[in-house]
Amino acid sequence: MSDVESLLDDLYNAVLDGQAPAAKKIVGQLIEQHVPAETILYDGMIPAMDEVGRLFETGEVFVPEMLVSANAMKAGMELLQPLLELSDVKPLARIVLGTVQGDIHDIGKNLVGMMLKGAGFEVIDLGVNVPPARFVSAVEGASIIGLSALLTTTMPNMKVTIDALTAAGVRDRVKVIVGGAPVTEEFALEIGADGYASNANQAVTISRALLGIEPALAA
Ligand code: B12
Repeated sequence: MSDVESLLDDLYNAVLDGQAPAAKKIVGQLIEQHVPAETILYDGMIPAMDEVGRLFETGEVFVPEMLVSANAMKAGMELLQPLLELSDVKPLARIVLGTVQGDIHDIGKNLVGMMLKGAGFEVIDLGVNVPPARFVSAVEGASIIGLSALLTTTMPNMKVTIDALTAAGVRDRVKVIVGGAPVTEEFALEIGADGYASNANQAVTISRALLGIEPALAA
C-alpha cells in the first residue's frame, strides 16, 4: 500500500471512529502530499460516513456515534474548504442552499456549497431545518435554489417548498435543484424540480447546465 493509500485508509478509520483531531491531522498530511481535495473526500471521508450509516441501519451504532463521525468529517472539511472555494472572482450567479424543514443534516449541503463556490458561484446558505417561507424570501437575486434532504420523512418538504415558491408567484424566476442521499432523479421530476445531482461535483455540472454556463468559461 502506498503512503497516500495508507493515509486515506487511516482517514477512513478516523472518521468512522469519530476521532476529529486525528481526521484533521491526516487531511493536513494528505494536502501536504498534494492529494486532490476531491480524492480526500470521495476516497477517504465519504465512504466512512456511508459505513457509519450502514452500521446505524443494522443497529450496530447509535446517534451519538453518527454525531462524532460527523464532527470528525467536519474537522477534516475545515482544511479542505479553502482549497475547494474560490475567492475574489466575480460570481457567475447566486445560488441559495438549504436543508429542508425538519432535517438537520448538513454535511452534504455544505460540500455542495463549497464546490459551487469553487466553481465561481455566489452561495447563500440558509442552514438547516429551513421553512419554505424562508426559501421564498431568499429568491430575490438568486438564479438557483438548492434543496437538500437526508431523511425520507423530510423529502416531501422539498415539494412543499417548491409549491410555496409557486404560490408566492416566484417559481418561474429560479431553477430548483435537489439532492441528498435518498433523493433520486425520478423523485426530482415528480416534485417539479429542474435538476437533481447525486454528488457535489454533479451539483456544479447541473447548475452550469441549467444556467447555460460553459465549464471552460466558469473555471
Ligand atoms: C451524519 C449523520 C447524522 C448526523 C448529522 C450531522 C450533520 N451535521 O449533518 C446526526 C447524528 C445529527 C444525524 C441525525 C439523524 N439521522 Co442521520 N445520518 C448521518 C449519516 C451517517 C451520514 C450523512 C452524511 O453526512 N453523509 C455524507 C454526505 C457527504 O453525503 P450526502 O449528505 O448524501 O451529500 C451528498 C449528496 O447526497 C449530494 N447532496 C446533498 N445535498 C444536496 C443538495 C443539492 C441541492 C444537491 C444538488 C446535491 C446534494 O451531494 C453531497 C456531496 O457529494 C447518514 C447515513 C448516510 N449514508 O447518508 C445518516 C442518515 C441520513 N440518518 C438517518 C436517521 C434516521 C437520523 C435520525 C432520525 C436519527 C435519530 N433517531 O435521531 C436523526 C435525524 C435528525 C434530523 N431531524 O435531521 C437515516 C435516515 C433514514 C431514512 N430512511 O430517512 C440515515 C440514512 C442512516 C441510516 N442508514 O439509517 N444523522
